[in-house]
Parts: sequence; C-alpha cells; structure tokens
Amino acid sequence: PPVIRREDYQPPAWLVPEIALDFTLGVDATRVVSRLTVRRNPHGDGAALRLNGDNIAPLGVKVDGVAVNDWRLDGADLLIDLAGDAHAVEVETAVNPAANSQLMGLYASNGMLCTQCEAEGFRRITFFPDRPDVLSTYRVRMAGDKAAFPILLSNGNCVAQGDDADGTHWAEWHDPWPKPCYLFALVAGDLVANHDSFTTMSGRKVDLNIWVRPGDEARTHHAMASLKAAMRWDEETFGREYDLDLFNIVAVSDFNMGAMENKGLNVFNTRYVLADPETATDADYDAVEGVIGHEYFHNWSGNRVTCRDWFQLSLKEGFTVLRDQLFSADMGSEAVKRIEDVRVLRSAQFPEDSGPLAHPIRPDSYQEISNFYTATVYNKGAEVIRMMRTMAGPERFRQGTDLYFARHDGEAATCEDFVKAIEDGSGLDLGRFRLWYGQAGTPQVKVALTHAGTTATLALSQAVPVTPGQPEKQPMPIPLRVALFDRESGRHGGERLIVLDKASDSFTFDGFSAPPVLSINRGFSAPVSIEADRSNADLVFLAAHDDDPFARYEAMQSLVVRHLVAAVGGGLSPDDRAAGRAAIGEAFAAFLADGALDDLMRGELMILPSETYLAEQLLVADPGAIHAEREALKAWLGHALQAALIALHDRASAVPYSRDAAARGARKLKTQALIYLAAGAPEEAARRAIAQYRAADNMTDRQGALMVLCGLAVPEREEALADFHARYHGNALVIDKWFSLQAGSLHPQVLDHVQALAGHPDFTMHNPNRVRALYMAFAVNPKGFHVADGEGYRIIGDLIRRLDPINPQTAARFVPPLGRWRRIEPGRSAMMRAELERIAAAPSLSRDVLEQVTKSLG
Ligand code: HT7
Ligand code: ZN
Repeated sequence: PPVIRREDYQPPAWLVPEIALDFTLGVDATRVVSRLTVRRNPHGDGAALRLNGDNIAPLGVKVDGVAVNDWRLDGADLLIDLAGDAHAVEVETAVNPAANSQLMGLYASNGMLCTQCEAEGFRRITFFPDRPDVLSTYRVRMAGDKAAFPILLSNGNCVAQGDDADGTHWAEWHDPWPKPCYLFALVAGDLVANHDSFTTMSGRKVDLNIWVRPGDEARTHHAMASLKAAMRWDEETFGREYDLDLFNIVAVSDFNMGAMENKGLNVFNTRYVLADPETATDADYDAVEGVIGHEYFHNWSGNRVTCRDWFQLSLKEGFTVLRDQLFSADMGSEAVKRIEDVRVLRSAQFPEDSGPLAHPIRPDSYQEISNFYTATVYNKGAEVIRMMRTMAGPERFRQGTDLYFARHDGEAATCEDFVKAIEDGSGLDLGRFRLWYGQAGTPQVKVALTHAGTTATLALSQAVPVTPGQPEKQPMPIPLRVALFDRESGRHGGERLIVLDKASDSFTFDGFSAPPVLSINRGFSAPVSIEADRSNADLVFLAAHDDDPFARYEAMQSLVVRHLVAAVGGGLSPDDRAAGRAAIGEAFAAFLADGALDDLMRGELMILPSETYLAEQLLVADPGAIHAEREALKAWLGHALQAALIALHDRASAVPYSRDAAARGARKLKTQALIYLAAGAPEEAARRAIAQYRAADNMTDRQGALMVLCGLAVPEREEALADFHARYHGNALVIDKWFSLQAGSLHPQVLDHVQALAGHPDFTMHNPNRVRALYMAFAVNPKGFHVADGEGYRIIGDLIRRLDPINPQTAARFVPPLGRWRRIEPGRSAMMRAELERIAAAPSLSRDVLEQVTKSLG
C-alpha cells in the first residue's frame, strides 16, 4: 500500500465552499445526490478536481447542470477536468448500508441508519475531496419511510420537514458552520429522546436531545447531566460557548470507537451514553462523563479549529483528551483522576512507545490513518500539552489557548500553529519543546541525589530511546516538579519546578542539615520513566508522607515494581524477598489504616502495577514469571493482611448505595479487598464474593464480586455466571461484561472458556463491542494470552484473520499485542512471531491489518 508522508502535503487544488446532499434512504439501498459548489484554490497546483471515492461508483455526473462523460477514475477517485475557476458539480451514487460491515460511511445498526465519516468514511457515501482542510457549509435533505425512520437527523438545524402521501417523509437540515466532511453525520431511525436545554453564558437557549432506542430513555440521565456540566465547564475554564441552537447526541450499538464529534450531532457508542446503577459500574459512569465531555469539547478543539491533515490528529485529540481529563478531575477527585490517567498511559502508551509501532505524537507517515488513533496520539499528546500548561501555569496557558482559538477559528490548523499560539499567548519559549512532537520513545531519566554540608544536589540525565525510523534522538525539555522532604518533620520547604533541557544537568537545593528524601516527577509532570536510586525506607516514607497524592501512589508503585522486577530476574535471596515483602506490607498496612485518606484514594493505592507495566521494566520479559511473582505477592499480602482486609470489606459493605464519593470509595474498596483475599484466602474470598453478589443492589458490587468469582474454580462461580446471564439477557452492554469477565479471568481454564464463548449464541463478529468484550479482554489478560504453549497467540491470530474481511479497523487493533514479540522470552517470542507470519501470509489482507503486521514483523 502507498505510504502517505507529512512532508508531501499540498494545499487542495479546489475548494468546496458549499455542498447540498440529497438522500433517498433505504436500509439495503440509499441513493445520494451531491451538489458541490467548487472554486479553484489560488494556492493550489491547478490540477483537475479530485473527488475521493471508496467502494462507490458514479451513477451520473453533471457540471454546471449538464450531464458529462469526460470524467475518469484514478483508482477509486473521480477526476474531472474543469476549465474555469468556479463550477457546480453534481454526482449521484448509491450505497447499501446493510452490507456495510466495516461501519465506516453510511451503515445500518438495528434497523437504524447512521454514518461514521472520520477519518475517511465520507468517500464511502459520495465523491468528495475527503481531506480535513476542505471546509464547506452543508445543506442536507433526506427522505425515507416514516414508519422505519420516524426520526431524521443531520448536522446543524432542521430548517424544513414534511410528509408525503406515499408514507415517506423528509427533512432538511442546514449547518451554518463550515466543516470538513469527516464531521458530516446523518441518522435515521426509530429513536426517542431525553430532551433538556442549556442556557449559554451569553444567554442563548440550546435544545439538548439524547436519542436512544425506545426503552433506553431512563438510562440517559447521567449522560445529560454530564453534557450540561461539560457545557458549563468549557465556558468557565476555557471561555468556550456552544454555537448552535441545538445539540443532538445519538446512541448506536454498532460502533468502531467510543463516539464521534460530528458538528451538532454527536454519535455515541451506547456504552458511553447508557448508565443506571443496576447496569453500569462506577467506572462506567466515569467513562460516560469523560466521553460526553470529550466529544462536546471537540466542538471547539477539532470542529471550530480543525486539522490541516491527518498528521495533525493530536492537535485535536491530544488537546481534547487534556480538556476531558481536566474536566473529569474538576468533577471528581483530581488526585484519583491523575493516577488513573497515568495508569492508562503506562499500560497502553508506554508499550506502544517501546515497540515496533512506536510513532511520534505527530507521525511522519502512514499507510492507513485509522491505525493512528493511538494512545500515543491521544494520551501522550495530552501529556505533551499538559507539560506546556505546567510550565506556563494555568492562567498563562489559558492566554495561549484563547489566542489559539481566536487566531485559527474557522481554519484547518497544524500542531505548529498550536505551539506558536501557546508560545505567543503565554510568553513561554517552546523552541526545543517542539521536539516532543517529532520524537517517539519514552525518555528515560536517571536521577541521583547527593548531600554535602547543607546542600543537596540533584544530578539528572536523560536518554530518548531509539525507535523505528529514528536512530538518533536529541534531549528534550522535561519539566519535573520536585520536593525534598526533611525526614524528621515529614515535611518539605516548597515544591520547585525544574526543567531538564540538556542530556544531563544538576540542580542544587540549600538548607538541609541531613540528607533529604527525594520526591520527583510529582503529579507525573512529565511522561518519562524515572530511574532513581532510592531506598525501600525512602519509598515507604513517601508512600506514607508525601503531600502530593500522585507521588504517594508512585512511591508505592516503585516499591512494588522494584521488588517484583528483582524477583522475576531471580535476583532475590530469601532474606531479600522477605524484606521486600515486609516493606510493601508495612506501606500497605499504613495506608489501609490511614484515617486521613479517602477511600477512593485508598483503593488506588491498593492497585498493584500491571503485568504489562512490569514487563516494560525489563529488556526481555518472561510473562509467566511476572504473572507468578505478582500473584505470589498478592497472595502474600492477602494472607498477611487478612484481618485488615476482612475488616475493610465489612466496613465498606455497610455503606448503602449512593453516587457520592464516600459510597463510591467504599465500593472500590470492597472489590479490592476481595481481590487480595482471593489470592491469599480463596475460601474466605469465595464466601464473601458470592454474598456480595447476592446482596448487590448495583452493578459495581455485582461485577466486582463476579470478577473475583470468575478467577476461582469454585461452584459459586457457575451459580453467579448463570444468574448474571439470565438476569441481564437482552441487555447488550451488560452481556458484554459477562463475556469480558470470563475472558479476563485468572481461572486456570480461561482458554477453554474463551473458545467456548466464541461459539455462544450471544457472540457475533459483527458487533465491535462484543468482539472487544471477548477478545480484547483476553488479549490483555497476560495469564491467558501468554499461556506457555502459544494457544493464546493462535486464538488472537485466528480472530484477526476471520475479522479482517468483516471489520478491518477493529481487526487491526488486535495486532499490537502480538507485535510485542521482541521484548518477550525466546520460546513465546518465536510463537508470537510465527503467528504474525501466518497472518501476513493470508491471501488478501486489509490495508489496516497489513500495515500493522508488516511493521510488527519488520
Ligand atoms: N474523533 C473520533 C474518532 C473516531 C474514529 C476514527 C476512526 C474510525 C472510527 C471512529 N469513530 C470515532 C473520536 C474521538 O476521539 O473523539
Ligand atoms: Zn477525540
């Protein structure tokens, strides 16, 4: 497949200021007439009008009202030579939504019609310059059977509608804001809405609708509350006001990603809309709030200011992730949110950055853009902008974002435009900082603290690892929030922000009569790996005393990582092992009993570093050994702290259900306590888990208990699984949980379970949520995926081959777990590679899977 390169960017030869679309809707056949007003771009290269297409054919072409035949196809694109500088071009196409299993373009989902156009889906509907720097105003007319499609929606405002005598009806929509075609949307179906309204800061009333299938309305209240909170928050925090009189959200059950920010008509995976206590966990509620916020915030960061080309994807995604992270932090616990965000970064982005698919947040080339909707572009992208905010401070950062929005409103901008606006608005010098956009790899920072007289000296050095296509790296500015603690008082004299902008540097701190304890990268101020030679005693001290909650969590994680990495490497004597466990146990006991901690934070501190993150710490990892050592530590803690864990479980179980922080904290603790008891005292855990399951009046408790039972070979497991399936039969999102819990379990027969579930009548390869529920839960379950005989790799390899012809985008997302082979011990590594080769040898692979597999083997 051709490689698209950032450096080859050329402005479009033709602009399309206006487009009118006319849809005659049908599930099996939809006709589309598209009328474009085209204007030659004075900055273009004078070439023919290129209208991209994919899997469509032109049924008729007119130029200035006259049918023409002198168009030609170049691959899937339609080329028309036009003599003048301005023309009206009309093209007719037909599509079959029911046959669209890729879920890109116009497709059918449960009898409803909907679109997904980002990144390149619009070209599967009609011929158009499908690139984000061509902005048009849209007028959309759609007509269809009123009984099948009582609701007809598109972007902007509904300007006219009517009924026809033959049982069809029609609607016309107009969006006054010029937009790229990836933000176009159309929805037609039998939907009901939760209606509400919001008055903006300038006093304009906006009608809000969340559209769902009949019967689901009662589960939309949290989404609506989140939307209104997001609208207010963006006004208060970023000065951004909504700009239409109507905002529609539609929930669909067949969707490739989480949601889509189409102008005025967001389309959501049902997963991020529907929530009630009976069917959604606390984590599900948080995800709904976060994704509703994310898509809403795109109205400015993405829609009003869009991307010049897809290499700039992080311009909208990195910035919008940062905005949704700050929003969620403000809605709940800032500390817990930061810990969760860093956990996602470490488990999803760090492995990407150290593997064969590593790419900068602004990639230089791609074959299939869908493969670049990655944790790097999204989450590391957010971290990079967060660093600018940390260095500028929130007020000066806001001056930068104000300038960015003012300068580029209505434009298709670049990452460089963003950095320049932050630089000009905030007064920061971001000269070398721009390297963060172009260099892949997680910087490794080595830290040594020495002490002489009353001065402590912090010596730092950095190295950015080699990544594919980038053999040499330059040092980057790394902002580190640092505090030095006095051991006696347990306090520090103020935090300092230092910026390491060279390969190595040192910083001095005065006024210490004794060696202080170092707290560094507080709040995870930079997305780097820190290697600091700190004693267990120092880490236990920080886990107990650090006033930065993230640093407290980090000290705990470091203590465990260090112990487990040494244990896996075989470098621990029995005495060292006992000492390591004792230190961890001491820190655990301290925070379990710490009355000053809230339970949400206590629950975070209880979560051990993931096996993926532990594997990241090793050049070559043995997943079996990592799993065994981590489980052994859990068992030791579960046994050693049994009494405290039981007391915790009892205390938390007495808290009645509510959505407040204390009750959510209690629910989090209940499941955490069960996890440790399951490892150290399985009979006690099984007793408590089934009791928790039976007594549950909410999904958090029920799912937590079932998760623990799923990992135990006890009869209560079957009872709970059968009950859960019967209770929620027909509720797709909850049945997804039923699949995931089994596929992600610690049960010794997890592979057999996955294979049996693939043949379950509720399983289908055509619903991405269901595929992910079974197979992604399995692919990220190290116990199952890395089983020593390679069967886990075969399961995922087979899935990729079978799913690729149906839904290549989703299939390609399963390649990265196999792509880790270079960092895995030789036996498993060879089997992972062999599986990739088997996929590569398949007769016809999509561009999506081919790119990921070739790069993973390369
Ligand atoms: N901007 C949206 C991206 C998206 C997407 C991309 C490729 C294929 C399907 C997709 N659905 C949504 C989502 C977001 O980041 O807000
Ligand atoms: Zn986004």
